Amino acid sequence: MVRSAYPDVEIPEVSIHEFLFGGLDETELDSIALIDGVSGATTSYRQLVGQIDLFAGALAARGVGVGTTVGVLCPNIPAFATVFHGILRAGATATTINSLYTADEIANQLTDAGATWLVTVSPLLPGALAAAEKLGFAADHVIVLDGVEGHPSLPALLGEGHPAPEVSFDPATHLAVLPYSSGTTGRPKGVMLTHRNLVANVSQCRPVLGVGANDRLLAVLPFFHIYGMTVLLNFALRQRAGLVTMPKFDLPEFLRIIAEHRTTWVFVAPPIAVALAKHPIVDQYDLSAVKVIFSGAAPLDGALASAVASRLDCIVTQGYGMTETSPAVNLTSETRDDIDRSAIGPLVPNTEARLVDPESGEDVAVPAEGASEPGELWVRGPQVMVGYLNRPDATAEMLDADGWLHTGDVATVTHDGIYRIVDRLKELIKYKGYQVAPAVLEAVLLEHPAIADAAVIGALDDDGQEVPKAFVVRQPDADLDTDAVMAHVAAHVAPHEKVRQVEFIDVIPKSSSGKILRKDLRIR
Ligand code: 4UV
Repeated sequence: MVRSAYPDVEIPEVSIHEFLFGGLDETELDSIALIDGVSGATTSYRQLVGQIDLFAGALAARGVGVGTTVGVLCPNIPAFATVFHGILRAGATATTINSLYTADEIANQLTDAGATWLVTVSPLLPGALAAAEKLGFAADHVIVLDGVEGHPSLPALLGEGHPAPEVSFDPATHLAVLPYSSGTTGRPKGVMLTHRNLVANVSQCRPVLGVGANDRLLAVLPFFHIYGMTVLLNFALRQRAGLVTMPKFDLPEFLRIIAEHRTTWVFVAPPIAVALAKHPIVDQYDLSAVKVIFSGAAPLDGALASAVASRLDCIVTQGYGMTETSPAVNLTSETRDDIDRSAIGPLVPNTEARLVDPESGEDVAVPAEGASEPGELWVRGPQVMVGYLNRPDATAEMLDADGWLHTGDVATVTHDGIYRIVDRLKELIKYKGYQVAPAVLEAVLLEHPAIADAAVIGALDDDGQEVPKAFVVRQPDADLDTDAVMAHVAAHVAPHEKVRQVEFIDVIPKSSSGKILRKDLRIR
Protein backbone atom coordinates (compact mmCIF):
# COMPACT_ATOMS: atom_id res chain seq x y z
CA MET A 1 0.00 0.00 0.00
CA VAL A 2 1.26 3.48 -0.87
CA ARG A 3 0.08 6.63 0.87
CA SER A 4 0.31 10.02 -0.85
CA ALA A 5 3.65 11.72 -0.25
CA TYR A 6 1.84 15.01 0.28
CA PRO A 7 1.12 15.94 3.88
CA ASP A 8 -2.53 15.32 4.77
CA VAL A 9 -4.83 18.27 4.29
CA GLU A 10 -7.61 19.19 6.67
CA ILE A 11 -11.08 18.50 5.34
CA PRO A 12 -13.47 20.95 6.98
CA GLU A 13 -16.75 19.41 8.17
CA VAL A 14 -18.99 21.88 6.36
CA SER A 15 -21.31 21.93 3.37
CA ILE A 16 -19.76 22.57 -0.04
CA HIS A 17 -21.51 25.96 -0.05
CA GLU A 18 -19.93 26.99 3.26
CA PHE A 19 -16.57 25.65 2.13
CA LEU A 20 -16.54 27.54 -1.16
CA PHE A 21 -18.24 30.77 -0.21
CA GLY A 22 -18.15 31.03 3.60
CA GLY A 23 -14.82 32.82 3.82
CA LEU A 24 -15.04 35.34 0.95
CA ASP A 25 -13.54 38.70 1.91
CA GLU A 26 -14.51 42.08 0.43
CA THR A 27 -11.82 42.05 -2.26
CA GLU A 28 -12.75 38.54 -3.31
CA LEU A 29 -16.45 39.42 -3.39
CA ASP A 30 -15.72 42.16 -5.90
CA SER A 31 -13.60 39.99 -8.16
CA ILE A 32 -14.91 38.16 -11.20
CA ALA A 33 -16.14 34.61 -10.66
CA LEU A 34 -17.61 33.85 -14.08
CA ILE A 35 -17.26 35.16 -17.59
CA ASP A 36 -19.62 34.05 -20.31
CA GLY A 37 -17.11 33.21 -23.03
CA VAL A 38 -19.67 33.79 -25.76
CA SER A 39 -21.11 37.17 -24.71
CA GLY A 40 -18.33 38.37 -22.41
CA ALA A 41 -20.84 39.08 -19.59
CA THR A 42 -19.27 38.87 -16.14
CA THR A 43 -20.56 37.77 -12.72
CA SER A 44 -18.72 38.82 -9.57
CA TYR A 45 -18.40 36.56 -6.54
CA ARG A 46 -20.79 38.92 -4.76
CA GLN A 47 -23.39 38.58 -7.51
CA LEU A 48 -22.92 34.81 -7.66
CA VAL A 49 -23.38 34.34 -3.91
CA GLY A 50 -26.46 36.58 -3.99
CA GLN A 51 -27.98 34.63 -6.87
CA ILE A 52 -27.26 31.28 -5.22
CA ASP A 53 -29.08 32.48 -2.08
CA LEU A 54 -32.07 33.71 -4.07
CA PHE A 55 -32.28 30.53 -6.15
CA ALA A 56 -32.04 28.39 -3.00
CA GLY A 57 -34.77 30.57 -1.47
CA ALA A 58 -37.06 30.16 -4.47
CA LEU A 59 -36.58 26.39 -4.39
CA ALA A 60 -37.21 26.25 -0.63
CA ALA A 61 -40.41 28.28 -1.10
CA ARG A 62 -41.57 25.45 -3.38
CA GLY A 63 -40.76 22.78 -0.82
CA VAL A 64 -37.47 21.74 -2.40
CA GLY A 65 -34.94 20.82 0.26
CA VAL A 66 -33.33 17.89 2.04
CA GLY A 67 -34.73 14.76 0.41
CA THR A 68 -35.52 16.35 -2.98
CA THR A 69 -33.50 15.46 -6.07
CA VAL A 70 -33.32 17.99 -8.90
CA GLY A 71 -32.17 17.14 -12.43
CA VAL A 72 -29.81 19.64 -14.05
CA LEU A 73 -29.70 19.50 -17.84
CA CYS A 74 -27.69 22.56 -18.72
CA PRO A 75 -24.61 23.37 -20.79
CA ASN A 76 -21.69 25.40 -19.41
CA ILE A 77 -23.13 28.87 -18.91
CA PRO A 78 -22.56 31.09 -15.86
CA ALA A 79 -26.08 30.31 -14.59
CA PHE A 80 -24.99 26.68 -14.11
CA ALA A 81 -23.06 27.79 -11.02
CA THR A 82 -26.12 29.56 -9.57
CA VAL A 83 -28.42 26.61 -10.19
CA PHE A 84 -26.02 23.91 -9.03
CA HIS A 85 -25.00 25.64 -5.84
CA GLY A 86 -28.52 26.93 -5.23
CA ILE A 87 -29.85 23.37 -5.26
CA LEU A 88 -27.14 22.22 -2.85
CA ARG A 89 -27.60 25.33 -0.67
CA ALA A 90 -31.28 24.44 -0.33
CA GLY A 91 -30.24 21.01 0.96
CA ALA A 92 -31.44 19.18 -2.15
CA THR A 93 -29.40 16.78 -4.27
CA ALA A 94 -28.43 17.59 -7.86
CA THR A 95 -28.34 14.89 -10.51
CA THR A 96 -26.40 16.37 -13.39
CA ILE A 97 -27.37 15.10 -16.82
CA ASN A 98 -25.29 14.91 -19.99
CA SER A 99 -26.63 17.68 -22.29
CA LEU A 100 -26.18 15.39 -25.30
CA TYR A 101 -28.54 12.74 -23.91
CA THR A 102 -31.63 11.61 -25.81
CA ALA A 103 -35.06 12.11 -24.20
CA ASP A 104 -35.10 8.44 -23.16
CA GLU A 105 -31.71 8.71 -21.52
CA ILE A 106 -32.79 11.86 -19.65
CA ALA A 107 -35.96 10.11 -18.50
CA ASN A 108 -34.00 7.03 -17.38
CA GLN A 109 -31.67 9.11 -15.25
CA LEU A 110 -34.44 11.25 -13.73
CA THR A 111 -36.41 8.10 -12.89
CA ASP A 112 -33.47 6.21 -11.47
CA ALA A 113 -32.34 9.19 -9.38
CA GLY A 114 -35.88 9.81 -8.09
CA ALA A 115 -35.78 13.40 -9.35
CA THR A 116 -38.97 15.45 -9.12
CA TRP A 117 -37.69 18.71 -10.62
CA LEU A 118 -35.72 19.53 -13.73
CA VAL A 119 -33.72 22.66 -14.55
CA THR A 120 -32.85 23.26 -18.20
CA VAL A 121 -32.44 25.85 -20.97
CA SER A 122 -34.65 26.46 -23.99
CA PRO A 123 -32.32 24.86 -26.60
CA LEU A 124 -32.56 21.58 -24.67
CA LEU A 125 -36.29 21.88 -24.02
CA PRO A 126 -37.57 19.31 -26.55
CA GLY A 127 -35.63 16.45 -24.91
CA ALA A 128 -36.28 17.80 -21.43
CA LEU A 129 -40.02 18.08 -21.99
CA ALA A 130 -40.32 14.65 -23.58
CA ALA A 131 -38.55 13.19 -20.54
CA ALA A 132 -40.54 15.28 -18.05
CA GLU A 133 -43.76 14.17 -19.71
CA LYS A 134 -42.75 10.51 -19.40
CA LEU A 135 -42.26 11.06 -15.68
CA GLY A 136 -45.46 13.08 -15.31
CA PHE A 137 -43.75 16.29 -14.10
CA ALA A 138 -46.01 19.35 -13.93
CA ALA A 139 -44.86 22.27 -16.13
CA ASP A 140 -43.94 24.28 -13.03
CA HIS A 141 -41.46 21.57 -12.05
CA VAL A 142 -39.48 22.19 -15.23
CA ILE A 143 -37.48 25.39 -14.75
CA VAL A 144 -36.31 26.89 -18.04
CA LEU A 145 -33.55 29.31 -17.12
CA ASP A 146 -33.84 31.61 -20.12
CA GLY A 147 -37.63 31.71 -19.97
CA VAL A 148 -40.29 29.84 -21.89
CA GLU A 149 -44.02 30.46 -21.45
CA GLY A 150 -45.53 28.22 -18.78
CA HIS A 151 -42.30 27.41 -16.96
CA PRO A 152 -40.50 29.24 -14.14
CA SER A 153 -37.45 31.16 -15.41
CA LEU A 154 -34.26 32.13 -13.59
CA PRO A 155 -34.95 35.89 -13.54
CA ALA A 156 -38.48 35.27 -12.26
CA LEU A 157 -37.31 32.96 -9.49
CA LEU A 158 -34.52 35.30 -8.40
CA GLY A 159 -36.95 38.21 -8.57
CA GLU A 160 -39.18 36.62 -5.93
CA GLY A 161 -36.59 37.72 -3.39
CA HIS A 162 -36.84 34.76 -1.01
CA PRO A 163 -33.92 34.56 1.40
CA ALA A 164 -31.81 31.41 1.46
CA PRO A 165 -33.37 28.82 3.78
CA GLU A 166 -31.84 27.59 7.02
CA VAL A 167 -31.09 23.95 6.38
CA SER A 168 -29.26 21.46 8.49
CA PHE A 169 -27.68 18.20 7.46
CA ASP A 170 -24.55 16.19 8.17
CA PRO A 171 -22.04 16.98 5.41
CA ALA A 172 -20.36 13.63 5.96
CA THR A 173 -23.45 11.67 4.94
CA HIS A 174 -25.78 14.03 3.08
CA LEU A 175 -25.84 13.47 -0.68
CA ALA A 176 -24.81 16.54 -2.61
CA VAL A 177 -24.77 15.11 -6.12
CA LEU A 178 -25.74 12.07 -8.11
CA PRO A 179 -23.75 12.09 -11.35
CA TYR A 180 -24.12 8.96 -13.49
CA SER A 181 -21.37 6.51 -14.36
CA SER A 182 -21.41 3.01 -15.75
CA GLY A 183 -18.44 2.12 -13.55
CA THR A 184 -16.78 -1.14 -14.49
CA THR A 185 -19.75 -2.76 -16.20
CA GLY A 186 -23.36 -2.35 -17.27
CA ARG A 187 -25.54 0.72 -17.60
CA PRO A 188 -25.04 4.14 -15.98
CA LYS A 189 -25.66 4.16 -12.24
CA GLY A 190 -26.13 7.05 -9.78
CA VAL A 191 -22.86 7.78 -7.99
CA MET A 192 -23.62 8.93 -4.44
CA LEU A 193 -21.26 11.75 -3.52
CA THR A 194 -21.66 13.60 -0.23
CA HIS A 195 -20.85 17.20 0.64
CA ARG A 196 -17.76 15.81 2.37
CA ASN A 197 -16.66 14.03 -0.84
CA LEU A 198 -16.84 17.32 -2.77
CA VAL A 199 -15.19 19.39 -0.03
CA ALA A 200 -12.47 16.74 0.29
CA ASN A 201 -11.61 16.61 -3.37
CA VAL A 202 -11.30 20.37 -3.76
CA SER A 203 -9.16 20.40 -0.58
CA GLN A 204 -7.00 17.66 -2.12
CA CYS A 205 -6.46 19.63 -5.35
CA ARG A 206 -5.49 22.86 -3.60
CA PRO A 207 -1.92 22.07 -2.53
CA VAL A 208 -1.13 20.48 -5.91
CA LEU A 209 -2.39 22.85 -8.59
CA GLY A 210 -1.19 26.46 -8.44
CA VAL A 211 -4.42 28.11 -9.59
CA GLY A 212 -5.00 31.47 -7.89
CA ALA A 213 -7.10 34.62 -7.94
CA ASN A 214 -5.21 36.03 -10.92
CA ASP A 215 -5.95 33.01 -13.09
CA ARG A 216 -8.64 32.60 -15.68
CA LEU A 217 -9.67 29.03 -16.36
CA LEU A 218 -11.30 27.91 -19.56
CA ALA A 219 -14.37 25.82 -18.79
CA VAL A 220 -15.37 24.02 -21.97
CA LEU A 221 -15.43 20.60 -20.32
CA PRO A 222 -18.96 20.10 -19.07
CA PHE A 223 -19.85 20.92 -15.47
CA PHE A 224 -22.32 18.00 -15.51
CA HIS A 225 -19.35 15.59 -15.63
CA ILE A 226 -17.29 15.14 -12.49
CA TYR A 227 -14.13 16.59 -14.07
CA GLY A 228 -15.85 19.89 -14.85
CA MET A 229 -17.85 19.84 -11.62
CA THR A 230 -14.93 19.51 -9.20
CA VAL A 231 -11.73 20.43 -10.99
CA LEU A 232 -13.27 23.37 -12.84
CA LEU A 233 -16.39 24.71 -11.16
CA ASN A 234 -15.71 24.02 -7.48
CA PHE A 235 -11.92 24.18 -7.42
CA ALA A 236 -11.78 27.42 -9.46
CA LEU A 237 -14.35 29.10 -7.23
CA ARG A 238 -12.50 28.04 -4.06
CA GLN A 239 -9.29 29.51 -5.51
CA ARG A 240 -11.17 32.76 -6.30
CA ALA A 241 -10.14 32.38 -9.94
CA GLY A 242 -12.28 33.45 -12.90
CA LEU A 243 -14.10 30.75 -14.89
CA VAL A 244 -14.63 31.44 -18.56
CA THR A 245 -17.56 29.30 -19.73
CA MET A 246 -18.10 27.78 -23.16
CA PRO A 247 -21.29 25.80 -23.82
CA LYS A 248 -19.88 23.50 -26.50
CA PHE A 249 -16.58 22.77 -28.15
CA ASP A 250 -15.86 24.39 -31.50
CA LEU A 251 -12.18 24.86 -32.32
CA PRO A 252 -12.20 28.44 -33.75
CA GLU A 253 -14.53 29.65 -31.00
CA PHE A 254 -12.40 27.86 -28.36
CA LEU A 255 -9.26 29.59 -29.67
CA ARG A 256 -11.01 32.95 -29.91
CA ILE A 257 -12.19 32.74 -26.30
CA ILE A 258 -8.74 31.73 -25.03
CA ALA A 259 -7.18 34.66 -26.89
CA GLU A 260 -9.83 37.24 -26.05
CA HIS A 261 -10.15 36.39 -22.35
CA ARG A 262 -6.46 35.62 -21.93
CA THR A 263 -7.11 32.36 -20.10
CA THR A 264 -4.13 31.03 -18.16
CA TRP A 265 -5.25 27.45 -17.48
CA VAL A 266 -7.08 25.48 -20.15
CA PHE A 267 -8.65 22.19 -19.11
CA VAL A 268 -9.06 19.66 -21.89
CA ALA A 269 -9.57 16.01 -22.73
CA PRO A 270 -7.02 14.37 -25.06
CA PRO A 271 -8.93 14.93 -28.36
CA ILE A 272 -8.70 18.70 -27.80
CA ALA A 273 -4.96 18.24 -27.26
CA VAL A 274 -4.84 16.55 -30.69
CA ALA A 275 -6.47 19.61 -32.25
CA LEU A 276 -4.07 21.95 -30.42
CA ALA A 277 -1.10 19.94 -31.65
CA LYS A 278 -2.18 19.45 -35.24
CA HIS A 279 -4.71 21.96 -36.53
CA PRO A 280 -3.25 24.72 -38.74
CA ILE A 281 -5.63 27.44 -37.48
CA VAL A 282 -4.14 27.27 -33.99
CA ASP A 283 -1.30 29.53 -35.23
CA GLN A 284 -3.77 32.29 -36.12
CA TYR A 285 -4.61 33.07 -32.47
CA ASP A 286 -2.69 34.73 -29.69
CA LEU A 287 -2.52 32.00 -27.05
CA SER A 288 0.36 33.60 -25.18
CA ALA A 289 -1.57 33.94 -21.91
CA VAL A 290 -1.88 30.15 -21.58
CA LYS A 291 0.42 28.85 -18.85
CA VAL A 292 -0.98 25.34 -18.45
CA ILE A 293 -2.92 22.89 -20.55
CA PHE A 294 -4.39 20.35 -18.15
CA SER A 295 -5.63 17.05 -19.60
CA GLY A 296 -7.77 14.36 -18.04
CA ALA A 297 -10.58 11.85 -18.59
CA ALA A 298 -8.66 9.59 -21.02
CA PRO A 299 -5.06 8.54 -21.72
CA LEU A 300 -2.74 11.31 -22.91
CA ASP A 301 0.05 10.28 -25.25
CA GLY A 302 3.46 11.67 -24.23
CA ALA A 303 4.48 12.73 -27.76
CA LEU A 304 1.16 14.49 -28.24
CA ALA A 305 1.58 16.30 -24.92
CA SER A 306 5.10 17.42 -25.91
CA ALA A 307 3.83 18.68 -29.26
CA VAL A 308 1.20 20.81 -27.52
CA ALA A 309 3.72 22.11 -24.97
CA SER A 310 6.18 23.23 -27.61
CA ARG A 311 3.59 24.66 -29.98
CA LEU A 312 1.92 26.76 -27.28
CA ASP A 313 5.08 27.26 -25.22
CA CYS A 314 3.25 26.15 -22.10
CA ILE A 315 3.18 23.39 -19.50
CA VAL A 316 1.11 20.30 -20.24
CA THR A 317 0.04 18.29 -17.24
CA GLN A 318 -2.62 15.77 -16.32
CA GLY A 319 -5.02 14.46 -13.77
CA TYR A 320 -6.58 11.05 -13.31
CA GLY A 321 -9.67 9.99 -11.52
CA MET A 322 -13.22 8.85 -11.94
CA THR A 323 -16.77 9.87 -11.10
CA GLU A 324 -16.67 7.39 -8.22
CA THR A 325 -13.71 9.29 -6.69
CA SER A 326 -15.13 12.84 -6.96
CA PRO A 327 -12.85 12.57 -9.22
CA ALA A 328 -9.19 13.42 -8.48
CA VAL A 329 -6.93 10.55 -7.42
CA ASN A 330 -3.69 11.58 -9.15
CA LEU A 331 -2.64 15.05 -10.24
CA THR A 332 0.63 16.32 -11.61
CA SER A 333 1.49 19.78 -10.37
CA GLU A 334 2.44 22.23 -13.10
CA THR A 335 5.72 22.71 -11.19
CA ARG A 336 6.80 19.07 -11.65
CA ASP A 337 8.64 19.23 -14.97
CA ASP A 338 10.58 16.13 -13.92
CA ILE A 339 7.50 13.96 -14.50
CA ASP A 340 6.96 12.36 -17.89
CA ARG A 341 3.89 13.92 -19.51
CA SER A 342 2.26 10.57 -20.23
CA ALA A 343 2.23 9.69 -16.50
CA ILE A 344 -0.69 10.68 -14.29
CA GLY A 345 1.71 11.67 -11.49
CA PRO A 346 1.51 11.27 -7.73
CA LEU A 347 -1.49 10.57 -5.52
CA VAL A 348 -3.32 13.62 -4.21
CA PRO A 349 -3.13 14.21 -0.41
CA ASN A 350 -5.04 11.92 1.99
CA THR A 351 -5.11 9.16 -0.63
CA GLU A 352 -3.88 5.57 -0.43
CA ALA A 353 -3.41 3.19 -3.33
CA ARG A 354 -2.58 -0.41 -4.08
CA LEU A 355 -1.72 -2.09 -7.36
CA VAL A 356 -3.18 -5.57 -7.31
CA ASP A 357 -2.35 -8.36 -9.76
CA PRO A 358 -5.78 -9.38 -11.08
CA GLU A 359 -4.68 -13.02 -11.51
CA SER A 360 -3.04 -13.67 -8.14
CA GLY A 361 -4.81 -11.03 -6.02
CA GLU A 362 -1.39 -10.07 -4.63
CA ASP A 363 -0.01 -6.52 -4.49
CA VAL A 364 2.69 -6.00 -7.11
CA ALA A 365 6.16 -5.22 -5.79
CA VAL A 366 7.49 -1.67 -6.10
CA PRO A 367 11.10 -1.89 -7.34
CA ALA A 368 13.92 0.34 -6.09
CA GLU A 369 14.41 1.60 -9.64
CA GLY A 370 12.13 1.87 -12.67
CA ALA A 371 8.43 1.04 -12.71
CA SER A 372 6.51 -1.81 -11.10
CA GLU A 373 4.69 -4.55 -12.96
CA PRO A 374 1.16 -3.48 -13.88
CA GLY A 375 -1.66 -4.08 -11.41
CA GLU A 376 -5.26 -2.99 -10.96
CA LEU A 377 -5.31 0.37 -9.19
CA TRP A 378 -7.23 0.31 -5.90
CA VAL A 379 -7.74 3.58 -4.07
CA ARG A 380 -8.95 4.67 -0.66
CA GLY A 381 -9.55 8.18 0.61
CA PRO A 382 -12.15 10.79 1.58
CA GLN A 383 -13.04 11.37 -2.09
CA VAL A 384 -14.36 7.82 -2.59
CA MET A 385 -18.12 7.60 -3.17
CA VAL A 386 -20.60 6.18 -0.69
CA GLY A 387 -21.81 3.74 -3.36
CA TYR A 388 -24.19 3.47 -6.29
CA LEU A 389 -27.77 4.58 -5.65
CA ASN A 390 -30.05 1.60 -5.00
CA ARG A 391 -27.41 -0.80 -6.35
CA PRO A 392 -25.79 -2.67 -3.45
CA ASP A 393 -24.70 -5.38 -5.90
CA ALA A 394 -22.79 -2.99 -8.15
CA THR A 395 -21.42 -1.13 -5.11
CA ALA A 396 -20.08 -4.35 -3.59
CA GLU A 397 -18.38 -5.24 -6.86
CA MET A 398 -16.41 -2.01 -6.88
CA LEU A 399 -16.00 -1.03 -3.24
CA ASP A 400 -14.71 -3.70 -0.84
CA ALA A 401 -15.32 -4.05 2.90
CA ASP A 402 -12.03 -2.31 3.72
CA GLY A 403 -12.98 0.80 1.75
CA TRP A 404 -10.80 0.07 -1.29
CA LEU A 405 -12.33 1.16 -4.56
CA HIS A 406 -11.31 -1.16 -7.41
CA THR A 407 -10.92 1.27 -10.30
CA GLY A 408 -10.79 -1.21 -13.18
CA ASP A 409 -7.75 0.70 -14.49
CA VAL A 410 -4.35 -0.94 -14.74
CA ALA A 411 -1.37 1.13 -13.61
CA THR A 412 2.31 0.99 -12.78
CA VAL A 413 4.11 2.96 -10.09
CA THR A 414 7.73 3.97 -9.55
CA HIS A 415 9.54 3.94 -6.21
CA ASP A 416 8.95 7.69 -5.95
CA GLY A 417 5.21 7.33 -6.33
CA ILE A 418 4.62 8.31 -9.96
CA TYR A 419 1.68 6.42 -11.47
CA ARG A 420 1.01 5.64 -15.10
CA ILE A 421 -2.21 4.17 -16.50
CA VAL A 422 -1.29 1.37 -18.91
CA ASP A 423 -4.53 -0.51 -19.55
CA ARG A 424 -8.17 -0.83 -18.55
CA LEU A 425 -9.78 -4.03 -17.23
CA LYS A 426 -13.31 -2.66 -17.28
CA GLU A 427 -15.69 -2.47 -20.24
CA LEU A 428 -15.97 1.32 -20.16
CA ILE A 429 -15.09 3.22 -23.37
CA LYS A 430 -14.00 6.87 -23.26
CA TYR A 431 -14.97 8.81 -26.40
CA LYS A 432 -13.64 12.39 -26.23
CA GLY A 433 -13.48 11.88 -22.47
CA TYR A 434 -17.20 11.03 -22.31
CA GLN A 435 -18.27 7.69 -20.94
CA VAL A 436 -19.73 5.21 -23.40
CA ALA A 437 -21.14 2.03 -21.87
CA PRO A 438 -20.83 -1.00 -24.16
CA ALA A 439 -23.87 -2.58 -22.47
CA VAL A 440 -26.07 0.28 -23.70
CA LEU A 441 -24.87 -0.04 -27.30
CA GLU A 442 -25.07 -3.84 -27.29
CA ALA A 443 -28.72 -3.64 -26.22
CA VAL A 444 -29.46 -1.18 -29.05
CA LEU A 445 -27.66 -3.37 -31.60
CA LEU A 446 -29.57 -6.48 -30.52
CA GLU A 447 -32.87 -4.68 -31.17
CA HIS A 448 -32.06 -4.72 -34.91
CA PRO A 449 -33.85 -7.62 -36.60
CA ALA A 450 -30.87 -8.43 -38.87
CA ILE A 451 -28.41 -8.67 -35.96
CA ALA A 452 -28.00 -12.06 -34.29
CA ASP A 453 -25.37 -11.03 -31.75
CA ALA A 454 -23.11 -8.06 -31.02
CA ALA A 455 -20.34 -6.79 -28.78
CA VAL A 456 -18.84 -3.32 -28.42
CA ILE A 457 -15.30 -2.42 -27.36
CA GLY A 458 -13.02 0.60 -27.58
CA ALA A 459 -10.72 0.75 -30.62
CA LEU A 460 -8.28 3.47 -31.67
CA ASP A 461 -8.83 5.86 -34.57
CA ASP A 462 -6.11 7.36 -36.78
CA ASP A 463 -5.28 9.98 -34.12
CA GLY A 464 -4.84 7.31 -31.46
CA GLN A 465 -8.11 8.30 -29.75
CA GLU A 466 -10.58 5.74 -28.45
CA VAL A 467 -13.84 5.19 -30.39
CA PRO A 468 -16.68 2.69 -29.92
CA LYS A 469 -16.33 -0.29 -32.27
CA ALA A 470 -19.09 -2.87 -32.81
CA PHE A 471 -18.54 -6.52 -33.67
CA VAL A 472 -21.71 -7.73 -35.33
CA VAL A 473 -22.99 -11.21 -36.17
CA ARG A 474 -25.58 -10.98 -38.94
CA GLN A 475 -28.73 -13.12 -38.93
CA PRO A 476 -28.47 -15.89 -41.56
CA ASP A 477 -29.10 -14.41 -45.04
CA ALA A 478 -29.47 -10.89 -43.62
CA ASP A 479 -28.48 -8.04 -45.89
CA LEU A 480 -26.80 -5.62 -43.49
CA ASP A 481 -23.82 -3.34 -44.09
CA THR A 482 -21.67 -1.08 -41.92
CA ASP A 483 -23.67 2.05 -42.73
CA ALA A 484 -26.93 0.40 -41.72
CA VAL A 485 -25.45 -0.68 -38.38
CA MET A 486 -24.10 2.79 -37.67
CA ALA A 487 -27.35 4.47 -38.69
CA HIS A 488 -29.39 2.16 -36.46
CA VAL A 489 -27.28 2.97 -33.40
CA ALA A 490 -27.12 6.68 -34.21
CA ALA A 491 -30.92 6.85 -34.28
CA HIS A 492 -31.16 5.55 -30.71
CA VAL A 493 -28.30 7.10 -28.73
CA ALA A 494 -26.64 10.43 -27.95
CA PRO A 495 -24.08 11.66 -30.53
CA HIS A 496 -21.03 10.74 -28.41
CA GLU A 497 -22.30 7.16 -28.06
CA LYS A 498 -22.46 6.45 -31.80
CA VAL A 499 -20.66 3.37 -33.07
CA ARG A 500 -17.77 4.62 -35.23
CA GLN A 501 -16.29 1.34 -36.46
CA VAL A 502 -18.03 -1.91 -37.41
CA GLU A 503 -16.62 -5.36 -38.06
CA PHE A 504 -18.75 -8.32 -39.10
CA ILE A 505 -17.81 -11.54 -37.39
CA ASP A 506 -19.08 -15.16 -37.34
CA VAL A 507 -19.45 -15.52 -33.62
CA ILE A 508 -18.90 -13.31 -30.55
CA PRO A 509 -16.31 -14.99 -28.30
CA LYS A 510 -17.86 -15.75 -24.91
CA SER A 511 -16.87 -17.52 -21.70
CA SER A 512 -18.72 -20.65 -20.55
CA SER A 513 -20.89 -18.39 -18.37
CA GLY A 514 -21.86 -16.31 -21.42
CA LYS A 515 -19.69 -13.25 -20.69
CA ILE A 516 -18.31 -11.52 -23.77
CA LEU A 517 -14.54 -12.09 -23.98
CA ARG A 518 -13.63 -8.50 -24.77
CA LYS A 519 -9.93 -9.24 -24.55
CA ASP A 520 -10.20 -11.67 -27.47
CA LEU A 521 -11.97 -9.01 -29.51
CA ARG A 522 -9.30 -6.46 -28.65
CA ILE A 523 -6.56 -8.86 -29.78
CA ARG A 524 -8.23 -9.13 -33.20
O1 4UV B 1 -15.91 8.45 -14.44
P1 4UV B 1 -15.19 9.11 -15.55
O2 4UV B 1 -15.98 9.65 -16.67
O3 4UV B 1 -14.32 10.24 -14.86
C1 4UV B 1 -13.37 10.99 -15.51
C2 4UV B 1 -12.57 11.86 -14.67
C3 4UV B 1 -11.62 12.68 -15.24
C4 4UV B 1 -10.68 13.50 -14.49
C5 4UV B 1 -10.08 14.55 -15.14
C6 4UV B 1 -9.16 15.37 -14.49
C7 4UV B 1 -8.82 15.14 -13.16
O4 4UV B 1 -8.02 15.86 -12.54
C8 4UV B 1 -9.44 14.06 -12.51
O5 4UV B 1 -9.16 13.85 -11.34
C9 4UV B 1 -10.34 13.25 -13.22
O6 4UV B 1 -13.21 10.95 -16.71
O7 4UV B 1 -14.16 8.10 -16.18
C10 4UV B 1 -13.21 7.46 -15.37
C11 4UV B 1 -12.26 6.68 -16.24
O8 4UV B 1 -11.65 7.50 -17.24
C12 4UV B 1 -10.31 7.07 -17.48
C13 4UV B 1 -10.07 5.89 -16.55
O9 4UV B 1 -10.36 4.69 -17.22
C14 4UV B 1 -11.07 6.15 -15.45
O10 4UV B 1 -11.43 4.99 -14.70
N1 4UV B 1 -9.38 8.17 -17.18
C15 4UV B 1 -9.64 9.30 -16.50
N2 4UV B 1 -8.55 10.09 -16.45
C16 4UV B 1 -7.57 9.43 -17.12
C17 4UV B 1 -8.10 8.21 -17.56
C18 4UV B 1 -6.19 9.72 -17.42
N3 4UV B 1 -5.61 10.85 -17.07
N4 4UV B 1 -5.49 8.78 -18.10
C19 4UV B 1 -6.07 7.62 -18.48
N5 4UV B 1 -7.35 7.31 -18.23
